[in-house]
Amino acid sequence: MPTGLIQSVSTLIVDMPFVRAHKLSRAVVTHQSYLVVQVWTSDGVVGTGEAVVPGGPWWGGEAVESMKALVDRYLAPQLIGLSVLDRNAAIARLDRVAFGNPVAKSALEVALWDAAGRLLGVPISTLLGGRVRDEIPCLWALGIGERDADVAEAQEKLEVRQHNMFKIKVGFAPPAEDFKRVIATAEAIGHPCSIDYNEALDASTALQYLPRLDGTLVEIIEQPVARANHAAMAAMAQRLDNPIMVDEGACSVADMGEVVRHRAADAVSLKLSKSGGIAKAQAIATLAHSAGIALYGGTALDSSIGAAASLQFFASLPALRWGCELIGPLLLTDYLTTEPLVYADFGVRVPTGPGIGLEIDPDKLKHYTRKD
Ligand code: MUC
Ligand code: MG
Repeated sequence: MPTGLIQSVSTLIVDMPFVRAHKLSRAVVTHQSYLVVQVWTSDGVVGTGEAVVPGGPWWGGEAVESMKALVDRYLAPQLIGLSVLDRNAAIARLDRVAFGNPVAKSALEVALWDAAGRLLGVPISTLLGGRVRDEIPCLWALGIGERDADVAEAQEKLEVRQHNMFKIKVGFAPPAEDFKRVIATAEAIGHPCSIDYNEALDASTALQYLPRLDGTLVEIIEQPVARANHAAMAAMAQRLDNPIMVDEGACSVADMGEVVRHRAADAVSLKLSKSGGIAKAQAIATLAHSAGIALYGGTALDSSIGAAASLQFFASLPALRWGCELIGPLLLTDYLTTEPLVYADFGVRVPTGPGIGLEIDPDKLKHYTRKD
């Protein structure tokens, strides 16, 4: 039996351009940065994970530069000498040495799962009890922010049979203007769309506008108000037929507990990064699912590394009512893996290799590494 003792941990900041600017409520993403973390073991096996916050620290407070310092100085030394198979002990050590910082911890945690899978010759989904699906419907996020351009992009995606579900990013214009735009965009596309406000509305504005979505092609409403405002989320979940999805408001098991207690959502967007990795995301999913809250495969605009890891996790979940939105690899101009993820027939395939399922491309990593 291999031991998988961790001998060293390396970190790199990678910057990669997007094919087009992606507009979120408080950020315009033209380049995405990743902290790529690798654990190197006594058996020669290397495990890789990435830390990503969409468009910078506005989303969750962590930034690639701060995460690199935290991992190098405080988190990585905790893992030296532990086996990659001792993930529970590793997580306990990380949580003891640093409060919070789930995104930084997620990179290390996923790297441990990846290394464990490679050591045992199985994909992470096998370590999670096996996959219940081999491909997952994949939504496309429309983030140009102008009706005609967003509609044209949706039509291209439909024509090449890559995506037939769309999420319209919203929250950067005055509410009345935003609101008109999303209804017109969904109607011109002719398919049900979701919208993601990224916390942009206050409760009274949300309650003024969102009930008017009834009967339109706008269905799921993601995180319209501030993450801590469970009462407003609950009021909307009760009053509106549209499913209310929590994202920023469910970063931890404790957050999810509050959402359940307040009945503050119909669905939850699961992400490895905001939750501190696979084990904690799984605990959030179990709590949500057992409370009747639908599971959704979210993204933090992960690269092909994070998207492959997420697919391993999403493939193991009991139900994924609306599929996933792992579109980071398509928004980026390049892959960090030797093979791309396969997007076809309106879904994305779960890769089958060991660990995250794909191999890391060291030349690509080197090429995109930030040179200070
Ligand atoms: C978010 O909040 O969901 C993921 C997809 C996208 O368009 O934005 C991100 C972040
Ligand atoms: Mg969101």
